[in-house]
Parts: sequence; C-alpha cells; structure tokens
Amino acid sequence: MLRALPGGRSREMDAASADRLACLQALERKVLWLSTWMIHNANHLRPSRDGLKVGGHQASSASAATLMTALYLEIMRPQDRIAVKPHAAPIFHALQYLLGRQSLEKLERFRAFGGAQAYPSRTKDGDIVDFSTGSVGLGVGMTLFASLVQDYLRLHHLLPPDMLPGRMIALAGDAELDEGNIYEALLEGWKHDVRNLWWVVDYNRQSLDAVVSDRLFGRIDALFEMFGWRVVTLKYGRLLEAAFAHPDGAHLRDWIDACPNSLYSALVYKGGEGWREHLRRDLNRYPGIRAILNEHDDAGLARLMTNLAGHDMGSVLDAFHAVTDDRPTCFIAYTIKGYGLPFAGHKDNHAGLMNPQQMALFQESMAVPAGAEWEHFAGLDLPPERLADFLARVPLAGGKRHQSAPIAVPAALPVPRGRRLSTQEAFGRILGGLASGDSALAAHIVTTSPDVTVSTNLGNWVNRRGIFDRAEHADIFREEQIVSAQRWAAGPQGQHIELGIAEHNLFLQLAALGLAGPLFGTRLLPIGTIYDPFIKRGLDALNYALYQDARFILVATPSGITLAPEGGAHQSVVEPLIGLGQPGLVCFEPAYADELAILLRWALAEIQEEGGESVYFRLSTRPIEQPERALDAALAEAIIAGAYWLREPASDAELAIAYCGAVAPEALAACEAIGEDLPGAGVLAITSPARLHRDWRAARASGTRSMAERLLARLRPGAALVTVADGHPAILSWLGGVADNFVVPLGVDRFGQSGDIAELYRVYGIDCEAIIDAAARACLHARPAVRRQ
Ligand SMILES: Cc1ncc(C[n+]2csc(CCOP(=O)(O)OP(=O)(O)O)c2C)c(N)n1
Ligand SMILES: [Mg+2]
Repeated sequence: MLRALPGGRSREMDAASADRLACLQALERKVLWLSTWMIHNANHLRPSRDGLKVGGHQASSASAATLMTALYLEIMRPQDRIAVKPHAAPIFHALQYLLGRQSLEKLERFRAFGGAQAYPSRTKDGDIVDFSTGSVGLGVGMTLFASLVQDYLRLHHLLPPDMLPGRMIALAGDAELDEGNIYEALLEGWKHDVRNLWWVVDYNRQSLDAVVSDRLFGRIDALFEMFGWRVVTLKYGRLLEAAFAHPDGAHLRDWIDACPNSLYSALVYKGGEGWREHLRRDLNRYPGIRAILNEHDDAGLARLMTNLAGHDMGSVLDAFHAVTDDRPTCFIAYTIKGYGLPFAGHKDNHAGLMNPQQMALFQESMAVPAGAEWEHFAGLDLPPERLADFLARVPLAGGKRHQSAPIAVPAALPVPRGRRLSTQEAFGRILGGLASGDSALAAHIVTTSPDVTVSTNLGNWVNRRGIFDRAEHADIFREEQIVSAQRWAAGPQGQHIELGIAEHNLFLQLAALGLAGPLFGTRLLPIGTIYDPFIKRGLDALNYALYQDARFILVATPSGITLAPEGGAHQSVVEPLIGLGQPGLVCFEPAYADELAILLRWALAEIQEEGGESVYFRLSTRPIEQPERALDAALAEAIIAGAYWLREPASDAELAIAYCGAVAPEALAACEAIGEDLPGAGVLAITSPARLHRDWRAARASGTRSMAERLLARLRPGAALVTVADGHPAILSWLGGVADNFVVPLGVDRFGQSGDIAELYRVYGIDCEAIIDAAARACLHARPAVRRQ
C-alpha cells in the first residue's frame, strides 16, 4: 500500500512502499518506451511491401502509461478482468511482455500478420486479453454485463465458494463516453444493481479529431452519481498539489481550473516558455507565483504544469487503493495525450508518429543504448534484478483463462405436437419443456431479452424458471390475485435476465454470458430473443460479441413480411443476408417444428464445441400445417447441413422450387399446381442458406462435390429453378450458379406495408401465383434437355 501512512507504521514499511513506488515509476517509463518503440519499429524499421501506412497510436498510449502500469503491476488480481481502450494496445502488449506473457517476436510484428494486434483481441492475441476492444464504447459496456454475469454465477452457486469476486475494469478513453451504448449500459446496470465495476477514464480531453468541449465533462460526474456510482476525480499530481500549498498557490490552481481545454493542450505542446508567458501575463501580480516562476527553469515549469494526477503514480495508486468496497466506481483521471513525447498536447496527435530524429532524441533521453531497445530494463536507474524480482511478485503474473466442463445435451429434444404450428410457438414449447425438467442442461440455460420476452414466446420458460435479480421480488399481480398468463417473480435463482429495450445491451449481455466459461470457469448456455429487424439496431455489438468468440443462441422472431398485420416497420428484409455473411454465426430458418427441435439441440451442442459458433434462428409467427413424418438420422443430418428434398423430384426433373422458412406452404402449393404440366418437379427445403453456401464454397475451393450440387444433380442438367424466401432474394439466388440452373429468385426487396399474408405475399411476389409464374419463366429460359445416351 502506498497510501499516506497512518501514524505508527514502521520504517521498514515506509521503505518497502517507497521501493515499490520506485519500481513502478521505473517500469512505467519502460512501458512508455516499449510502446513508442514498438510503433516506431512497425512504421519505420520493418520493410513495407505495399506502401500503406502501418500506424499505431503513440500519443494515446503515452496517455495511459501510468494508469495501465498501476493497474497491471500493482492493483489487479488474477480474478479481475479488464477492457483496455483500443488505442492503448501497445501499452498493453508492453506490459504483457514485461510480465513474460507476450513474446518479442510478436512485438516486433505489431500490426503485422500473426503479430501483436492493433487493438487487444481475445481471439487473435490469445489468453492475455480478457475483453477485446476496437469499436469504442463496447468494451466499456461489456465490463458492466460481465459483472452481472459474475453475480449471476455466484448467486446460482455455479462458482467455487472460495472464489473471490473479481473487479470488472474498463480503461476508457474519454471520447468513448460519447457512445450511446455507455448510457444504455449504465441504465441497465443501475436496474440490476451491478457491483465490482471500475471504469477508469483516461481524461486527456482529446478525441481523434480535436480537443473536446470543456462543458461536457462537467456533466459526466453528475451523471455517474445519478446512477449510484462513486466518482473519484484524479486531477492534480503531487508536484502541483505542493505548488498550490505555497503562498499564492491557490491562484495557480484557480488559473488551471479555469484554463480552457484547448489552451491547456496548446501550452502543453509549446512547453515551458509558453507556460511562462501566459502565467506572467495573468498572475504576475502575485509574489508567490513570481517565486514559482523564478524557481523553475523552462523544463521544470513544463514538468510542474503538466503534473496531472493521471501521470503521477503516487496519486493514481492512492486513488485506486482507497476503493475497497464493491460499489461501482468511475475514476476520472486527468492525463495528457502524448505525455512525455514531443507532440504532447498537440490537437492533431492522435495518429501522429514520431519521426526518426524525434525518436533518436527520445531514445537518448530514455538512456536506452542502441541495440538494447527491446531489453526489459535497459536505461532504468534501478538494478535489473530488483525490477525482475518486483515483476515476478506481481499478483497478476499467474492469471490464466479458465477451462470449463461441457454441459451434456440429450440425444433429442421432444418435438412439439400440433397440426398447425409456427416456429416461434414451437420454440416457446421446447423451452417450456426444458424448464419443467430438472436437467443440468436446463440449469445452465440462461435467457435474456430486451423487453420482448413475452412476445417472442419465452413466457413458458420464465413462468417456470423466474427472473434473475440480486434481491427477491414478489410478483405483485399474482399476490393481488390478478389473472395473468405471466408469472414474473424475481430473485437470485431466476434464469431469465430481463433487459430494457436497448438491443446493444442484449448483445453485450449475450457476449458476457457467452464468455462465462473462459472468464469465470463455468459455462452458461445463453439464449437471447429479439425481433428480427432489430438485430440491425445492435449489429456492431453483435459483431463485437462474435469477434470475441462468445457463444450464444439468438432467436429472432417475428421476421420478414410474414408478420403481416403487425406492421410494415417491423418487417425484416436484409437479416437473412446478415445471417449468411456474419462471421462466427450460423443462421437457420426452419419451417417446421420438428426441424427446429433437431436444430435447437444441435445449437446447444454447437455453442459448446471447440471451434464452434453461435447460432441465429430466424423464426416466424405464422402457423403452418406440419408434415406428418418421423425424422430418420439421415434427414436430421440434412436439416442440420442446410437442405433436403421436401418433395422428391423425379429423376431428370425439369424444375425445382427451393424455399426457405415460412413460405413453405406457397412452395408446396405451387409445386402441386404445376404438377399437371411438370409432374416431376421437386421442392427443396433450405433450412440454412448459410451452411449450404459455406459448404458449396468450401467444396469449390477443395475440388470436391458440395451438398447443394449433390441435391441439384437430381434435376436434369440445365433444369429450371425458382427460389423463394421471405427476405432479400439474394439469399438463395446463388443456387442458380451451383449446377448452372436457370434461376428466377423471388423474395422481398422493399418493405413497409401492413396487410394480411395473402395481400403481402401477392404484392411482394412470393405467393403461390408468383411462384407458378416464375416457374413458367424459368422453364422457358432453361437450357433445353439434351437427350442422354
Ligand atoms: C465506434 C468507433 N467509431 C470510431 C472509431 C475511430 N476512433 C478511434 S479512436 C477515436 C477517438 C478516441 O478518443 P478517446 O476515446 O478519447 O481516446 P484517446 O484520446 O485516449 O486516444 C475514434 C473516433 C472507433 N475506433 N470506433
Ligand atoms: Mg481522449
């Protein structure tokens, strides 16, 4: 502990504290040097083949050097988790290198293929990264949801009882607080009474383009306090505090307090002379100030005037150590962008790189001999053994990602029965069935939804499993004996996390739940529900979750124009293409309840697989007639692989209708109607355009035969193909290129009308008539049959 020592502490303890402080200050210098050198090496010393800028953020890194050194080398414990602002990646890598968890080779290859990543990445940098960052704001929000997951696991007794709760920490850039997702998260965090959360704001008052407005931050602390957070402001370092204590020192404090951000930054850049000129002009009438000016040469004056608390190791440690409870805390640490570097404070320094001359001077000032640039302790004024010993004792040195045991998934899930069912209804019933059992599987499922729990059919599950809350809350409507289909009792045993309507929060929550295994050592099987069109609302957070390899099931319903009278604004059109194109996610759009039962079981296993992916189900509210059939293993496999013949084509058939999802009845009816003219036409059910497409690409790349080719080979060469989907027609049109069939792709490329299904399917051209017309056109243009020998 380096806090002001209470009276009576022994001299040895004082000496030990002073020693720790000296080590931390030395290593902070080294971290600054290594980060700066890493970027310089990448930009100036590594050969470039394409002439493109490499980049790296020397100024952003310098800004965070003290805060990050304090966190990594003194404050954090193995159970803590951290999201580091993206542009401090070089500092992060330098710290990991000092801790022996990052290789020199990777540092030398910073921003090169296979090297240390531009922004800390769980998937690319490996074990050393807790939360990826890159898209500003999301990493910060993620820590809040991770703290909720930690509480969930703890209160469900899913963690070892002796496991200490960790702090979920974000080292945030101040401009990250411009992102709306931060405030959505704060609101949600307040509702859930999140604990053990630290947000450390690197308050350098600069973003990418410019110096930021002074007025904004005046509101920020009030805002955090409003949400129940403690706000700790670290403004002035020890040198400045000492100067303020001198006669007339209060005037100096008032002057800096009143100094606009842009002037302060400009003077930081200009240095001692600039400070002197302004202080003389404004404060020369005070003898105490004149004395301060006389006592400092230009370099000393610059050092004094830039001695903000975020660069004063002692002040930073005092502030961090002083917080010992679990109340969420926001530290606003005043810093200088580019601190210690020649472009400190310059408004254009975000992407600025030191040139070779500046770097040579900096190297000299750091006393790093040529050839010793990557050495751990070169140029530091403490003995290397002492620093090595210090690093070996850092609590974080041993921290590793957890392994977690898989959760068994049964061989099959029961198929909901009924002549007419929608896939959404089937989903609700399958989950309801799981909820009424007492399997380990059900115990590890956690559902979450942004205020669409009931309307996405999670009601059965929630009625049986309850809502999660740190405290018990009775269901008042039930106590008052008011009839309702929903039981909404909440408590620490609840297995549904109810969120407000912010879709970003849903995806950050799924990201955190989906990383419960590696973050905390116990897996959860998260299922999130959403209306399909609102995936776009949270798309960057979804991408962020998947980039981190978080595993979850996303159930999107209602979808498409099939929701019909429920309104044009809620129709989803491009989402199937998101399902096709989004890395880390596999999308299914089944038509029937038995398909869904097969697929949901598969998904619960898939999200636990090494190398597996998250799964997106696009479901519908349209009840359709269910096929009477028993699924054999081969058919189940085909449903999972993405396609099967729902109506087998005759051999050498002239035509097939390939459909996806809720338009199955139209495809079947059209096939029936065409039957007289084209008796052998087939109906191809596509349960996953995404998997089918992926398989086709992989087969083309490896010279093998894809599933789509094998299926279409049942038709005569050059036969006609009609594809139909309640979504953008591009989702299936590619099938025409698989075996060179003439394809007429039907689908939706406009939206906005309300109506019933018959009206809308007609208007958008995906009804039975439209399919028949398309079939006629396709047959007309298809290659004529070549008589086979
Ligand atoms: C969502 C998103 N939008 C834009 C960017 C581009 N960008 C990178 S850094 C940055 C400004 C960051 O400023 P701040 O958070 O204050 O960081 P620092 O000053 O510490 O570098 C911007 C706009 C991004 N990374 N993510
Ligand atoms: Mg900033």
